[in-house]
Amino acid sequence: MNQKVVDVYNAMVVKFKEVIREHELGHNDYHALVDWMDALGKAGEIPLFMDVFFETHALQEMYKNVKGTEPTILGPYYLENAVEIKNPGVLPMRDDEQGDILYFTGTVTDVDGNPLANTKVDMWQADASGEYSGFAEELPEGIFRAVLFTDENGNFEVKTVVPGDYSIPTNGPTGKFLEWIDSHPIRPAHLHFLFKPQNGDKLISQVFFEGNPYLDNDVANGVRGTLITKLEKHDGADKGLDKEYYTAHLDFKLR
Ligand code: MBD
Ligand code: FE
Repeated sequence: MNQKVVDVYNAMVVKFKEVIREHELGHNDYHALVDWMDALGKAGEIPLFMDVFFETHALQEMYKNVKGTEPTILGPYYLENAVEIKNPGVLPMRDDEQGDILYFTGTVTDVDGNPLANTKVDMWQADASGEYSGFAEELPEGIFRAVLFTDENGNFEVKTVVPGDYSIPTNGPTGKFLEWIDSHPIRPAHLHFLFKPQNGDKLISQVFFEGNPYLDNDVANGVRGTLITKLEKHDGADKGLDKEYYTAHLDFKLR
C-alpha cells in the first residue's frame, strides 16, 4: 500500500472517531453500521460505493488546472481484454438488440489540435435498458465492449445503440444507502472511454447527451460540461434503414 493512501485512510479513521463523538453514536447504532458495511463487502459493492461517492473528487484533485478534455470516472464496470474491432466498427451486440441505433464518431488530438493517429480507444457502455455486460446476468458476455484504433487523422467511428440511463441496484447496500439519504440511484446515459495514445497520457472519460434530465444530478457526480454532446436524429432513408438512427460526435484532446 502506498504511504499517501495509508495517510488518507488514517485521516478518515481519525475523522470517524470525531463523528462518533459528535453524533453520540450508541452501541446499537454502531452495530447497524458494522452490519451495513459487512453487507456492502459481501455484495461486492465496495468498488461501486467508492466510485459513486468518491472517484470524481479524486479525479478533480488530480486534474486541477490542466488543459485538454476533462477526465471523469472509470467506474466499477470496466473490463480488460475487450475484443478488437475495425475502425469504423460495430460494438458487439445481440442480433435483435433493442434501442436506437447510434453512430458515434470521435476525433482524438493533442491539446494543440494535432491528430493522434493509432490511439487505442477502449470503450464500454450499458445497453438500452441500462445494464452492463459482465455484471448483469441477462447480457451475453462482452457485449457493448470493444477496443479500436484511431485512423491517420485521429478519427474513429462506432455503430452502437443509445445507452439507457443507469440505475445503481436499488436492493443492495449502496441502493439502500441512497434511499436513506433521499437520493435517486440514477446516472445519466453515458459512453465510457479509455484512450491510450502512442505517446502521452491516457485519458479516462465519458460522453453524455444534451437534454438528459439527470445531467445536473448524476448520483456519481461524473458529468463535466465539455463531455456533453448532442444526439442528432436522422430518418434512416440515407442509410437504407427502415427506422431512424442517431449520430453524435465529440472531439477529445489528450495531454
Ligand atoms: C456506472 O455506470 C458508472 O459509470 C459509475 C461511475 C458508477 C456506477 C455505475
Ligand atoms: Fe457507467
